[in-house]
Amino acid sequence: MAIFNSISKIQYEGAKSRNSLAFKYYDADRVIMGKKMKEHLPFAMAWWHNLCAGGTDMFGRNTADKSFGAEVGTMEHAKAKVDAGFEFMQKLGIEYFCFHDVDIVPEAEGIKETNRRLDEISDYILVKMQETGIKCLWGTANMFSNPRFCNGAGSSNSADVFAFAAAQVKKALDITVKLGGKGYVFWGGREGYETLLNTDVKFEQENIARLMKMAVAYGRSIGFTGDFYIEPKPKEPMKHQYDFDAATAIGFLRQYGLDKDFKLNIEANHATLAGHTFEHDLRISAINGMLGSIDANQGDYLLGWDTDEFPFDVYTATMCMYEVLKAGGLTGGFNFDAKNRRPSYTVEDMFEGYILGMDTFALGLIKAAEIIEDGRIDEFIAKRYASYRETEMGKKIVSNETSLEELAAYAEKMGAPELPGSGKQENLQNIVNSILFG
Ligand code: XLS
Ligand code: CA
Ligand code: CA
Repeated sequence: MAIFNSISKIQYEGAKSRNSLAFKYYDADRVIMGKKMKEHLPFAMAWWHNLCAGGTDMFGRNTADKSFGAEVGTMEHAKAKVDAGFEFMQKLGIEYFCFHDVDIVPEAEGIKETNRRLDEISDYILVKMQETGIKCLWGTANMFSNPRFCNGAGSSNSADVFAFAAAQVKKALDITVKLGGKGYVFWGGREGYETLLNTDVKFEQENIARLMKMAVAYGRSIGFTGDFYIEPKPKEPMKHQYDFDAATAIGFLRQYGLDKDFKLNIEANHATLAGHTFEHDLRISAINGMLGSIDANQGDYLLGWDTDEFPFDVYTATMCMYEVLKAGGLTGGFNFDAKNRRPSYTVEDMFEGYILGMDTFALGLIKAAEIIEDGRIDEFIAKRYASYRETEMGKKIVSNETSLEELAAYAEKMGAPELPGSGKQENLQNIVNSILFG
């Protein structure tokens, strides 16, 4: 049964189109730098925002109706969400989805019944996947909403809560593998603390690593060949979150020997909450071989929290796609972990949010490719470090063939170096603007 009857398949109509239910830039088969747009941009629908969240905030209840004709909290509703989700993805040409365990079924009193429901719904999802060719990008377990996780999951002070979290991870991995998911995410929303007065930070971090190691061992034992991901976020809901940013998560993964099985899922809004640009966290991940997947959204610089907006900032999307192209693409994809603003509560708004996000990233891809093909930025960066390639002492430094003593003698002879050369930031920003708007 169709749910979005008023909406037909979203087509590419070009930048001049005034049709709000058409793509202006996302042209799935257009080839950019030798690859189709849809291959550069494996977009995914986030089950939780799109099919579950109705706009509730701290001050008010839902504005959007996400019942899809069924009674909320029942398995009929869970199935209606599957129907709605697949129709939605098909109409937008989105080929992947991401889910938490509790997004796809209502949680029961005990885990045994929740797991039975997960088996039932995943059978239903699997049939839809086979019918449509739509795939699973990643799965995860929600270990932050239920009150039992108020002190974290892997980092909980309670061994029973740890055990329950482990059971959820096990089942979420089963379902992810059953649905052929490419990745499995750990977002440690409550893996952190409020005050050191009640917290053993070292112990908590060791326990998180224990949970992750068990997940890797179990996942590999049931044939999961994809990547595990940590999704860094510095704060919210906790004051201090252990996976603060890409650099912190990479250090953690290396410390506990998890770096071969894990990569990072970088969310734009989380990077900016950590005081970085989105592209900074992408670069840090990429240079460490850990850029896995992206949660494509954006925050609001005037608000200090995680607003999960649909991305519309073309400049940032361009910088993101520049990083992704330079890194040779993603093994994961672009999950729209984004929601409509609360006053945007209609079905059209749901589609227009995704159209906005997909067009923004398509435009970012087009412009990033132009920056790379233009070559001036790359050329400038290469020139900026030329002294390490072109001078004797520079070559010795990078080949590790010198010492402090030799460098000190060299400096003494030199007296003082010239200034290092202009960084030409404004010049480079002009180049980017001329490519974006020229
Ligand atoms: C919340 C996170 C969450 C993860 C998945 O801020 O973005 O939605 O992506 O648990
Ligand atoms: Ca996210
Ligand atoms: Ca977020």
